[in-house]
Amino acid sequence: MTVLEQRGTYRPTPPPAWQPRTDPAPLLPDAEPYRVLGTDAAAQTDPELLRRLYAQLVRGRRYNAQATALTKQGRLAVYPSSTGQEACEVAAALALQERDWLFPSYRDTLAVVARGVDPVEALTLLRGDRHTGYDPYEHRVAPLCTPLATQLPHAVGLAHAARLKGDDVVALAMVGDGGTSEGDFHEALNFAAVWQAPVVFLVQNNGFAISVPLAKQTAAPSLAHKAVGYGMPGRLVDGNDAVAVHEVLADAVRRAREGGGPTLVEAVTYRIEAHTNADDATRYRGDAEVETWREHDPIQLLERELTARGLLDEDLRQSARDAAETMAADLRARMNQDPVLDPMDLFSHVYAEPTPQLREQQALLRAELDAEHADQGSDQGSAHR
Ligand SMILES: Cc1ncc(C[n+]2csc(CCOP(=O)(O)OP(=O)(O)O)c2C)c(N)n1
Repeated sequence: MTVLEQRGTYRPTPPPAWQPRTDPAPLLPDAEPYRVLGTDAAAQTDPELLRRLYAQLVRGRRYNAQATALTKQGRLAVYPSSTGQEACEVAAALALQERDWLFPSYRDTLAVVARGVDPVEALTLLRGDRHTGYDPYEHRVAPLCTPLATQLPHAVGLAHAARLKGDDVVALAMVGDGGTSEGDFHEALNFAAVWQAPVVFLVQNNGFAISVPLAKQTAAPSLAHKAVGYGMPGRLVDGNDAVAVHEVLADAVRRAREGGGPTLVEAVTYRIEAHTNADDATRYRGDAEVETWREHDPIQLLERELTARGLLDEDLRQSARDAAETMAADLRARMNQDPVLDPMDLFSHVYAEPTPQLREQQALLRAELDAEHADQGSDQGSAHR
Protein backbone atom coordinates (compact mmCIF):
# COMPACT_ATOMS: atom_id res chain seq x y z
CA MET A 1 0.00 0.00 0.00
CA THR A 2 1.41 3.40 -0.93
CA VAL A 3 1.72 6.30 1.51
CA LEU A 4 -1.04 8.22 -0.30
CA GLU A 5 -3.39 5.25 -0.13
CA GLN A 6 -2.67 4.95 3.57
CA ARG A 7 -3.64 8.58 4.09
CA GLY A 8 -6.89 7.96 2.21
CA THR A 9 -6.36 10.80 -0.24
CA TYR A 10 -5.69 8.56 -3.20
CA ARG A 11 -8.59 6.43 -4.39
CA PRO A 12 -7.68 4.43 -7.43
CA THR A 13 -11.26 3.32 -7.96
CA PRO A 14 -12.47 3.18 -11.57
CA PRO A 15 -14.42 6.26 -12.73
CA PRO A 16 -18.21 5.87 -12.63
CA ALA A 17 -19.74 4.45 -15.78
CA TRP A 18 -20.38 7.27 -18.25
CA GLN A 19 -24.00 8.18 -18.94
CA PRO A 20 -25.32 10.82 -21.36
CA ARG A 21 -26.90 13.67 -19.38
CA THR A 22 -30.08 13.30 -21.37
CA ASP A 23 -31.21 10.68 -23.85
CA PRO A 24 -30.44 12.17 -27.29
CA ALA A 25 -32.93 9.95 -29.17
CA PRO A 26 -36.10 11.99 -28.47
CA LEU A 27 -34.29 15.18 -29.51
CA LEU A 28 -33.45 13.95 -33.01
CA PRO A 29 -35.54 15.12 -35.96
CA ASP A 30 -37.50 12.73 -38.18
CA ALA A 31 -35.64 11.24 -41.12
CA GLU A 32 -37.84 13.20 -43.53
CA PRO A 33 -39.59 16.55 -43.34
CA TYR A 34 -43.01 16.26 -41.70
CA ARG A 35 -45.91 16.69 -44.14
CA VAL A 36 -49.67 16.85 -43.78
CA LEU A 37 -51.01 18.08 -47.14
CA GLY A 38 -51.38 15.24 -49.60
CA THR A 39 -51.42 12.62 -46.80
CA ASP A 40 -54.32 10.91 -45.00
CA ALA A 41 -53.73 13.18 -41.98
CA ALA A 42 -54.91 16.20 -43.99
CA ALA A 43 -58.54 15.10 -43.64
CA GLN A 44 -58.34 15.86 -39.89
CA THR A 45 -57.41 19.52 -40.42
CA ASP A 46 -59.92 22.11 -39.29
CA PRO A 47 -61.58 23.64 -42.42
CA GLU A 48 -61.49 27.08 -40.80
CA LEU A 49 -57.71 26.89 -40.37
CA LEU A 50 -57.32 25.80 -44.01
CA ARG A 51 -59.39 28.79 -45.20
CA ARG A 52 -57.52 31.21 -42.96
CA LEU A 53 -54.16 29.96 -44.14
CA TYR A 54 -55.30 30.15 -47.76
CA ALA A 55 -56.49 33.77 -47.52
CA GLN A 56 -53.24 34.79 -45.82
CA LEU A 57 -51.05 32.96 -48.33
CA VAL A 58 -52.79 34.61 -51.31
CA ARG A 59 -52.47 37.99 -49.61
CA GLY A 60 -48.81 37.32 -48.79
CA ARG A 61 -47.92 36.46 -52.37
CA ARG A 62 -49.60 39.63 -53.60
CA TYR A 63 -47.72 41.66 -50.98
CA ASN A 64 -44.41 40.22 -52.23
CA ALA A 65 -45.29 41.06 -55.85
CA GLN A 66 -46.35 44.59 -54.95
CA ALA A 67 -43.31 45.31 -52.79
CA THR A 68 -41.01 44.00 -55.55
CA ALA A 69 -42.78 46.29 -58.07
CA LEU A 70 -42.24 49.23 -55.68
CA THR A 71 -38.47 48.63 -55.77
CA LYS A 72 -38.58 48.92 -59.58
CA GLN A 73 -40.48 52.19 -59.28
CA GLY A 74 -37.86 53.56 -56.87
CA ARG A 75 -40.35 53.73 -54.01
CA LEU A 76 -38.64 51.04 -51.96
CA ALA A 77 -34.86 50.81 -51.56
CA VAL A 78 -34.67 47.06 -51.20
CA TYR A 79 -37.03 44.11 -50.85
CA PRO A 80 -36.12 40.56 -49.86
CA SER A 81 -39.07 38.63 -51.30
CA SER A 82 -40.46 35.59 -49.50
CA THR A 83 -42.28 34.27 -52.57
CA GLY A 84 -42.34 30.49 -52.17
CA GLN A 85 -41.87 30.83 -48.41
CA GLU A 86 -45.33 32.23 -47.61
CA ALA A 87 -46.36 29.08 -45.71
CA CYS A 88 -43.57 29.57 -43.14
CA GLU A 89 -44.30 33.28 -42.82
CA VAL A 90 -48.03 32.93 -42.27
CA ALA A 91 -47.84 29.83 -40.08
CA ALA A 92 -45.31 31.54 -37.78
CA ALA A 93 -47.69 34.44 -37.15
CA LEU A 94 -50.77 32.25 -36.73
CA ALA A 95 -49.09 29.84 -34.32
CA LEU A 96 -48.64 32.61 -31.74
CA GLN A 97 -51.12 34.04 -29.25
CA GLU A 98 -51.58 37.80 -29.04
CA ARG A 99 -49.49 37.99 -25.86
CA ASP A 100 -46.50 36.25 -27.50
CA TRP A 101 -43.60 37.94 -29.31
CA LEU A 102 -42.29 37.54 -32.85
CA PHE A 103 -38.61 38.22 -33.66
CA PRO A 104 -38.31 38.50 -37.46
CA SER A 105 -35.42 38.90 -39.88
CA TYR A 106 -35.46 41.27 -42.88
CA ARG A 107 -37.16 38.59 -45.05
CA ASP A 108 -40.10 38.17 -42.70
CA THR A 109 -42.33 41.14 -43.57
CA LEU A 110 -45.23 38.76 -44.33
CA ALA A 111 -45.11 37.31 -40.83
CA VAL A 112 -44.96 40.85 -39.45
CA VAL A 113 -48.01 41.91 -41.48
CA ALA A 114 -49.90 38.68 -40.66
CA ARG A 115 -49.36 39.58 -37.00
CA GLY A 116 -51.26 42.84 -37.53
CA VAL A 117 -48.58 45.44 -38.33
CA ASP A 118 -49.61 48.03 -40.93
CA PRO A 119 -48.30 46.83 -44.37
CA VAL A 120 -46.71 50.24 -45.06
CA GLU A 121 -45.08 50.48 -41.64
CA ALA A 122 -43.62 46.99 -42.16
CA LEU A 123 -41.68 48.41 -45.15
CA THR A 124 -40.33 51.53 -43.43
CA LEU A 125 -36.91 50.03 -42.72
CA LEU A 126 -36.59 48.67 -46.28
CA ARG A 127 -37.59 52.06 -47.60
CA GLY A 128 -34.52 53.48 -45.91
CA ASP A 129 -36.39 55.64 -43.42
CA ARG A 130 -35.08 55.96 -39.91
CA HIS A 131 -36.11 53.55 -37.17
CA THR A 132 -38.23 50.45 -37.48
CA GLY A 133 -41.37 52.19 -38.69
CA TYR A 134 -43.72 50.38 -36.36
CA ASP A 135 -44.19 50.32 -32.63
CA PRO A 136 -42.78 46.93 -31.57
CA TYR A 137 -45.01 46.86 -28.47
CA GLU A 138 -48.30 47.34 -30.33
CA HIS A 139 -48.39 43.88 -31.89
CA ARG A 140 -45.45 42.41 -29.99
CA VAL A 141 -43.21 42.26 -33.05
CA ALA A 142 -39.52 43.09 -32.59
CA PRO A 143 -37.82 45.18 -35.31
CA LEU A 144 -36.92 43.44 -38.59
CA CYS A 145 -33.29 42.45 -38.03
CA THR A 146 -30.73 42.84 -40.81
CA PRO A 147 -27.56 41.82 -38.89
CA LEU A 148 -27.91 38.05 -39.24
CA ALA A 149 -29.14 36.08 -36.22
CA THR A 150 -28.90 39.01 -33.79
CA GLN A 151 -32.64 38.70 -33.21
CA LEU A 152 -32.12 35.25 -31.65
CA PRO A 153 -30.38 36.29 -28.40
CA HIS A 154 -32.95 39.10 -28.11
CA ALA A 155 -35.75 36.54 -28.30
CA VAL A 156 -34.10 34.32 -25.68
CA GLY A 157 -33.55 37.30 -23.36
CA LEU A 158 -37.17 38.37 -23.65
CA ALA A 159 -38.49 34.83 -23.16
CA HIS A 160 -36.23 34.18 -20.17
CA ALA A 161 -37.17 37.51 -18.56
CA ALA A 162 -40.87 36.80 -19.11
CA ARG A 163 -40.49 33.46 -17.38
CA LEU A 164 -38.67 35.02 -14.42
CA LYS A 165 -41.47 37.58 -14.14
CA GLY A 166 -44.12 34.88 -14.35
CA ASP A 167 -45.56 36.29 -17.60
CA ASP A 168 -47.22 33.77 -19.89
CA VAL A 169 -45.24 34.71 -23.01
CA VAL A 170 -43.54 32.67 -25.72
CA ALA A 171 -41.06 34.15 -28.22
CA LEU A 172 -40.78 32.85 -31.78
CA ALA A 173 -37.59 33.83 -33.59
CA MET A 174 -37.09 33.47 -37.34
CA VAL A 175 -33.73 33.01 -39.06
CA GLY A 176 -32.38 31.83 -42.42
CA ASP A 177 -30.12 28.84 -43.12
CA GLY A 178 -27.14 31.18 -43.49
CA GLY A 179 -27.90 32.71 -40.11
CA THR A 180 -27.26 29.32 -38.44
CA SER A 181 -23.52 29.82 -39.07
CA GLU A 182 -23.46 32.91 -36.88
CA GLY A 183 -22.14 32.93 -33.32
CA ASP A 184 -25.40 34.52 -32.19
CA PHE A 185 -27.28 31.40 -33.33
CA HIS A 186 -25.05 29.20 -31.16
CA GLU A 187 -25.21 31.51 -28.14
CA ALA A 188 -28.96 31.92 -28.36
CA LEU A 189 -29.68 28.20 -28.63
CA ASN A 190 -27.22 27.33 -25.88
CA PHE A 191 -28.65 29.87 -23.44
CA ALA A 192 -32.22 28.97 -24.36
CA ALA A 193 -31.66 25.29 -23.60
CA VAL A 194 -29.67 25.86 -20.40
CA TRP A 195 -32.34 28.25 -19.08
CA GLN A 196 -35.22 26.27 -20.60
CA ALA A 197 -36.50 29.56 -22.00
CA PRO A 198 -39.96 29.56 -23.64
CA VAL A 199 -38.66 30.23 -27.14
CA VAL A 200 -39.10 28.61 -30.55
CA PHE A 201 -36.48 28.97 -33.27
CA LEU A 202 -37.76 28.73 -36.85
CA VAL A 203 -35.04 28.26 -39.45
CA GLN A 204 -36.33 28.80 -42.96
CA ASN A 205 -33.93 26.74 -45.00
CA ASN A 206 -34.56 28.31 -48.40
CA GLY A 207 -31.45 26.74 -49.94
CA PHE A 208 -29.22 29.80 -50.12
CA ALA A 209 -27.53 32.55 -48.18
CA ILE A 210 -27.45 35.00 -51.09
CA SER A 211 -25.33 32.89 -53.50
CA VAL A 212 -23.98 30.40 -50.93
CA PRO A 213 -25.82 27.05 -51.11
CA LEU A 214 -26.57 25.07 -47.96
CA ALA A 215 -23.88 22.48 -48.81
CA LYS A 216 -21.23 25.20 -48.32
CA GLN A 217 -22.88 26.38 -45.11
CA THR A 218 -22.95 23.19 -43.07
CA ALA A 219 -21.92 19.53 -43.04
CA ALA A 220 -24.69 18.64 -40.54
CA PRO A 221 -27.21 15.95 -41.64
CA SER A 222 -29.86 18.69 -41.39
CA LEU A 223 -30.08 22.02 -39.61
CA ALA A 224 -32.65 20.48 -37.27
CA HIS A 225 -29.94 18.02 -36.12
CA LYS A 226 -28.06 20.94 -34.59
CA ALA A 227 -30.69 20.99 -31.83
CA VAL A 228 -29.40 17.82 -30.17
CA GLY A 229 -26.03 19.48 -29.51
CA TYR A 230 -27.79 22.08 -27.38
CA GLY A 231 -30.12 19.62 -25.68
CA MET A 232 -33.38 20.68 -27.29
CA PRO A 233 -35.62 18.86 -29.76
CA GLY A 234 -35.09 19.46 -33.48
CA ARG A 235 -38.07 19.19 -35.82
CA LEU A 236 -37.85 18.92 -39.58
CA VAL A 237 -40.88 20.07 -41.56
CA ASP A 238 -41.87 20.69 -45.17
CA GLY A 239 -41.78 24.48 -45.21
CA ASN A 240 -44.18 24.71 -48.17
CA ASP A 241 -46.89 22.72 -46.38
CA ALA A 242 -48.68 25.48 -44.44
CA VAL A 243 -50.65 23.00 -42.34
CA ALA A 244 -47.56 21.01 -41.34
CA VAL A 245 -45.57 24.14 -40.44
CA HIS A 246 -48.49 25.50 -38.45
CA GLU A 247 -48.91 22.21 -36.58
CA VAL A 248 -45.21 21.85 -35.75
CA LEU A 249 -44.89 25.48 -34.62
CA ALA A 250 -48.12 25.41 -32.61
CA ASP A 251 -46.85 22.26 -30.92
CA ALA A 252 -43.47 23.85 -30.12
CA VAL A 253 -45.18 27.02 -28.83
CA ARG A 254 -47.46 24.94 -26.58
CA ARG A 255 -44.48 22.98 -25.27
CA ALA A 256 -42.57 26.19 -24.52
CA ARG A 257 -45.62 27.70 -22.78
CA GLU A 258 -46.01 24.63 -20.59
CA GLY A 259 -42.41 24.91 -19.37
CA GLY A 260 -40.98 22.26 -21.73
CA GLY A 261 -38.24 24.58 -23.02
CA PRO A 262 -37.10 25.59 -26.49
CA THR A 263 -37.44 23.81 -29.85
CA LEU A 264 -35.49 24.24 -33.08
CA VAL A 265 -37.67 23.87 -36.17
CA GLU A 266 -36.13 23.59 -39.63
CA ALA A 267 -38.63 24.32 -42.39
CA VAL A 268 -37.35 23.09 -45.74
CA THR A 269 -38.44 25.58 -48.40
CA TYR A 270 -37.05 27.50 -51.37
CA ARG A 271 -36.44 31.11 -52.24
CA ILE A 272 -38.17 31.38 -55.64
CA GLU A 273 -36.95 34.89 -56.38
CA ALA A 274 -33.50 36.46 -56.09
CA HIS A 275 -32.07 37.28 -52.63
CA THR A 276 -33.29 40.87 -53.11
CA ASN A 277 -33.92 43.16 -56.08
CA ALA A 278 -30.15 43.86 -55.98
CA ASP A 279 -29.24 40.23 -56.71
CA ASP A 280 -29.06 38.20 -59.95
CA ALA A 281 -29.89 34.60 -58.99
CA THR A 282 -29.16 33.24 -62.50
CA ARG A 283 -25.46 33.60 -61.68
CA TYR A 284 -25.52 30.81 -59.13
CA ARG A 285 -28.50 28.52 -59.84
CA GLY A 286 -30.33 27.02 -62.79
CA ASP A 287 -33.92 27.48 -63.97
CA ALA A 288 -34.63 23.74 -63.74
CA GLU A 289 -34.10 23.79 -59.97
CA VAL A 290 -36.43 26.76 -59.57
CA GLU A 291 -39.08 25.05 -61.73
CA THR A 292 -38.98 21.91 -59.56
CA TRP A 293 -39.78 24.04 -56.53
CA ARG A 294 -42.52 25.93 -58.36
CA GLU A 295 -44.28 22.59 -58.69
CA HIS A 296 -44.20 22.28 -54.90
CA ASP A 297 -45.83 25.66 -54.46
CA PRO A 298 -47.34 26.39 -51.00
CA ILE A 299 -50.52 27.98 -52.41
CA GLN A 300 -51.11 25.16 -54.89
CA LEU A 301 -50.57 22.52 -52.19
CA LEU A 302 -53.24 24.16 -50.06
CA GLU A 303 -55.60 24.70 -53.01
CA ARG A 304 -55.39 21.00 -53.87
CA GLU A 305 -56.42 20.06 -50.34
CA LEU A 306 -59.23 22.61 -50.16
CA THR A 307 -60.55 21.49 -53.55
CA ALA A 308 -60.38 17.78 -52.65
CA ARG A 309 -62.47 18.48 -49.56
CA GLY A 310 -64.97 20.65 -51.41
CA LEU A 311 -63.90 23.71 -49.40
CA LEU A 312 -62.73 25.88 -52.29
CA ASP A 313 -65.14 27.29 -54.83
CA GLU A 314 -64.77 30.20 -57.23
CA ASP A 315 -66.32 32.59 -54.67
CA LEU A 316 -63.70 31.85 -52.03
CA ARG A 317 -60.92 32.05 -54.61
CA GLN A 318 -62.24 35.39 -55.85
CA SER A 319 -62.75 36.86 -52.39
CA ALA A 320 -59.14 35.94 -51.44
CA ARG A 321 -57.91 37.58 -54.65
CA ASP A 322 -60.08 40.69 -54.09
CA ALA A 323 -58.85 41.15 -50.51
CA ALA A 324 -55.24 40.80 -51.73
CA GLU A 325 -55.83 43.36 -54.52
CA THR A 326 -57.37 45.85 -52.08
CA MET A 327 -54.34 45.51 -49.81
CA ALA A 328 -51.95 45.93 -52.79
CA ALA A 329 -53.78 49.03 -54.07
CA ASP A 330 -53.61 50.61 -50.63
CA LEU A 331 -49.93 49.72 -50.31
CA ARG A 332 -49.21 51.28 -53.74
CA ALA A 333 -51.13 54.46 -52.98
CA ARG A 334 -49.55 55.04 -49.58
CA MET A 335 -46.02 54.07 -50.66
CA ASN A 336 -46.28 56.61 -53.47
CA GLN A 337 -46.64 59.41 -50.95
CA ASP A 338 -43.41 60.90 -49.66
CA PRO A 339 -43.10 60.30 -45.95
CA VAL A 340 -42.96 63.39 -43.75
CA LEU A 341 -39.89 62.99 -41.59
CA ASP A 342 -38.81 65.14 -38.68
CA PRO A 343 -34.97 65.20 -38.54
CA MET A 344 -35.17 65.61 -34.76
CA ASP A 345 -36.71 62.15 -34.63
CA LEU A 346 -33.18 60.84 -35.23
CA PHE A 347 -32.56 61.08 -31.49
CA SER A 348 -35.74 59.40 -30.34
CA HIS A 349 -35.70 55.82 -29.08
CA VAL A 350 -31.89 55.63 -28.94
CA TYR A 351 -31.75 55.34 -25.16
CA ALA A 352 -34.53 55.31 -22.58
CA GLU A 353 -32.77 58.38 -21.10
CA PRO A 354 -30.70 60.39 -23.61
CA THR A 355 -27.01 60.75 -22.72
CA PRO A 356 -25.42 64.24 -22.31
CA GLN A 357 -23.60 63.75 -25.64
CA LEU A 358 -26.87 62.93 -27.38
CA ARG A 359 -28.55 66.00 -25.86
CA GLU A 360 -25.65 68.13 -27.09
CA GLN A 361 -25.95 66.75 -30.65
CA GLN A 362 -29.70 67.22 -30.50
CA ALA A 363 -29.25 70.90 -29.55
CA LEU A 364 -26.70 71.38 -32.36
CA LEU A 365 -29.06 69.95 -34.96
CA ARG A 366 -31.94 72.04 -33.59
CA ALA A 367 -29.81 75.18 -33.94
CA GLU A 368 -28.76 74.24 -37.51
CA LEU A 369 -32.35 73.57 -38.53
CA ASP A 370 -33.53 76.83 -36.98
CA ALA A 371 -30.75 78.76 -38.76
CA GLU A 372 -31.66 77.09 -42.08
CA HIS A 373 -35.29 77.93 -41.48
CA ALA A 374 -34.42 81.58 -40.74
CA ASP A 375 -32.28 81.73 -43.95
CA GLN A 376 -35.14 80.37 -46.04
CA GLY A 377 -37.43 82.95 -44.45
CA SER A 378 -35.10 85.85 -45.30
CA ASP A 379 -34.52 84.50 -48.88
CA GLN A 380 -38.25 84.46 -49.42
CA GLY A 381 -38.45 87.94 -47.92
CA SER A 382 -35.80 89.32 -50.33
CA ALA A 383 -37.49 87.65 -53.31
CA HIS A 384 -40.63 89.61 -52.49
CA ARG A 385 -38.87 92.94 -52.24
C1 LIG B 1 -23.84 39.62 -39.41
C2 LIG B 1 -24.11 39.74 -40.88
N1 LIG B 1 -23.22 39.25 -41.76
C3 LIG B 1 -23.44 39.37 -43.08
C4 LIG B 1 -24.59 39.98 -43.53
C5 LIG B 1 -24.82 40.12 -45.04
N2 LIG B 1 -25.92 39.25 -45.46
C6 LIG B 1 -27.16 39.77 -45.63
S1 LIG B 1 -28.25 38.61 -46.07
C7 LIG B 1 -27.10 37.40 -46.05
C8 LIG B 1 -27.48 35.98 -46.37
C9 LIG B 1 -28.37 35.39 -45.33
O1 LIG B 1 -28.88 34.17 -45.74
P1 LIG B 1 -29.89 33.35 -44.87
O2 LIG B 1 -29.56 33.44 -43.43
O3 LIG B 1 -29.97 31.99 -45.45
O4 LIG B 1 -31.28 34.11 -45.04
P2 LIG B 1 -32.11 34.44 -46.36
O5 LIG B 1 -31.62 35.76 -46.86
O6 LIG B 1 -31.91 33.34 -47.34
O7 LIG B 1 -33.52 34.54 -45.90
C10 LIG B 1 -25.85 37.91 -45.71
C11 LIG B 1 -24.61 37.12 -45.63
C12 LIG B 1 -25.50 40.47 -42.58
N3 LIG B 1 -26.63 41.05 -42.92
N4 LIG B 1 -25.25 40.33 -41.26
